[in-house]
Amino acid sequence: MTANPLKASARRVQTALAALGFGFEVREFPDSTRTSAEAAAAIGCAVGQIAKSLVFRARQSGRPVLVIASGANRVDEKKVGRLIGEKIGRADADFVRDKTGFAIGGVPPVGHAEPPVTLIDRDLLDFEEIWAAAGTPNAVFRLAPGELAEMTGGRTADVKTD
Ligand code: 5CA
Repeated sequence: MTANPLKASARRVQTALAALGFGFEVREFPDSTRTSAEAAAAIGCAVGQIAKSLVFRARQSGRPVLVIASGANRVDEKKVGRLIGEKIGRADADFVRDKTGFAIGGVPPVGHAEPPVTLIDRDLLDFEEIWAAAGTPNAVFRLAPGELAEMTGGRTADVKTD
């Protein structure tokens, strides 16, 4: 049996993961994994196990800020601002595509065009395994939460709204 070839954007993520020394398998689903809820339904996991990659823009420097949050949580922009020492604002779709190289709905935690400042939601550590987007609105890969910090160099923190 031959596996279906991955779409180009998903293949880029698979290649980026391999270059970082990770053997995770990018998987494409027939159903949408565009949102955390859809991804959880397609995979058959809890929404909290979806590691969503949210991109913000640092107000002063303009640098991209990546918050990898549990799909069950909302990100508190004030907390993130305090953690990185700079206020942030929501990124628009063009900023996301420009800085990450991927479209909203498929933004992966690694393999971005411009390396972002990265924060990881500590609630993700409650799970044995989590799933992250892999370049397209149908592609994800499974990993252990501790591996997120390792692969991104990001700091794990409390980033959610109370
Ligand atoms: N593939 C899924 C599960 S990993 C995924 O990427 N989910 S996500 O939550 O990380 O990506 C969607 C996120 O993009 C939303 O949570 C939202 O924060 C953001 N988003 C959606 N639409 C827009 C938009 N128009 N402008 C900026 N951000 C948006």
